[in-house]
Amino acid sequence: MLSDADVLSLLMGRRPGYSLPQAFYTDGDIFQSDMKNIWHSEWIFAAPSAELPKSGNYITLQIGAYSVIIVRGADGAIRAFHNSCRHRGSRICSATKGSAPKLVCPYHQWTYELDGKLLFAREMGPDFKPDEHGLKPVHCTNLSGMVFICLADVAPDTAELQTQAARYFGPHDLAGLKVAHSSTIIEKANWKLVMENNRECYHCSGSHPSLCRTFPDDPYLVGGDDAATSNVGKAHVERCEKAGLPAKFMISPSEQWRFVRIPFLGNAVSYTMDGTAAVSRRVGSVPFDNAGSCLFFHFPNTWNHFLSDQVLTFRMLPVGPMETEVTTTWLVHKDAEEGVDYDLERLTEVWIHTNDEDRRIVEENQIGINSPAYEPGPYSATQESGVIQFIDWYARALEKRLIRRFRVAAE
Ligand code: 3BY
Ligand code: FES
Ligand code: FE
Repeated sequence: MLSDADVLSLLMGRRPGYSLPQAFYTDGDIFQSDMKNIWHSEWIFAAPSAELPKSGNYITLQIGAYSVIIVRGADGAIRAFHNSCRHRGSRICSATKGSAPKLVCPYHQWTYELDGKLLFAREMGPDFKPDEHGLKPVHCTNLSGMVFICLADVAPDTAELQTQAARYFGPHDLAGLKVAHSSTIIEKANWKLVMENNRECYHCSGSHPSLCRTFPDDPYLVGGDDAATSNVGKAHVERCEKAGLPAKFMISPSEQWRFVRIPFLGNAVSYTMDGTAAVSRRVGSVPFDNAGSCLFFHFPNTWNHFLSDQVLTFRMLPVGPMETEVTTTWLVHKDAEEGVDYDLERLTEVWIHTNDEDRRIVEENQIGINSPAYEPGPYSATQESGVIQFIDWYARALEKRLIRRFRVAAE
């Protein structure tokens, strides 16, 4: 059994610029430490708000031992609650999504309002106080159409993130779009391998024939500053900014989140096999088709693509030390009609292929790391700067929380 001190000493012993020691990708105790110090402490992307267009629409998700329900209330607000009944604890909603006028526990039918208030509990006696038995709330914030939750007692501040999300997402009208499709896959790999793989395109030319038709794998397109950005990248940002479309590279001081708008290859405007638009209606107020893709990541669990004709959100959730769930959601203009304005297969095929290719890559990565012969290897500073950045963020976040725990324990 690894203690917090063991995890911290393993973390301090890592070699910066190298992949992590084996235990970080395989060990059950480190997985539990990740759950506690990262997943139950940070803001976690749950769903696009368009998944819950009407009052009573809900989704549930599992983050480690916590089951959470997210529901749109009669007042239109989206709230999150622990999915555990205040009677004897039963899970209230077992489906991953649904719609209900009230939240009714299936065990003894305690009935809750969509805002968590307990409305009805049969024969509980005269002393029973319904208002002391409402559903326990979970921090929930709607980032201009992306719903995040946080399981910590005190959630990290999101003021700057809110401001920037409003700027970058605004022209895409994320909150007003509709879900055209969503897919959930299981990848048999540690969650950090899934994120590491996403943060580089070193693997793209060897693995993503469909994506590479439109997505440029040039690492200099996304430079942190002008000197590190290619002329093509700079020209695209300038053109978009001039048209009022926020595009400049912007990263938070802790490097937990970043926005940047990058161009597609050649004349491509979307992630389709031939590069033409997948949807005939543009989203929001995007001024032209070839706006490229606005990329937004937020550690630990989401990366996203905002295009002129669609928005793609990606949500990753850890299932076990070597198992991760990835949900992709395709959003289009709310009036776009399937079969008329878009063909579902054309809309989704590139990323369905790409996700499956990435699944295979990270599963092979996991199997190789499981070998006693594995030793941490060097990241390419050019090609894998995004991976270094993710791993450094992870190490800082974990270290900060482990040290805080020691302080609290010592007091
Ligand atoms: O989905 C993404 O954002 C990343 C960027 C590079 C590789 N992968 C396609
Ligand atoms: Fe929910 Fe009894 S456990 S009503
Ligand atoms: Fe990939």
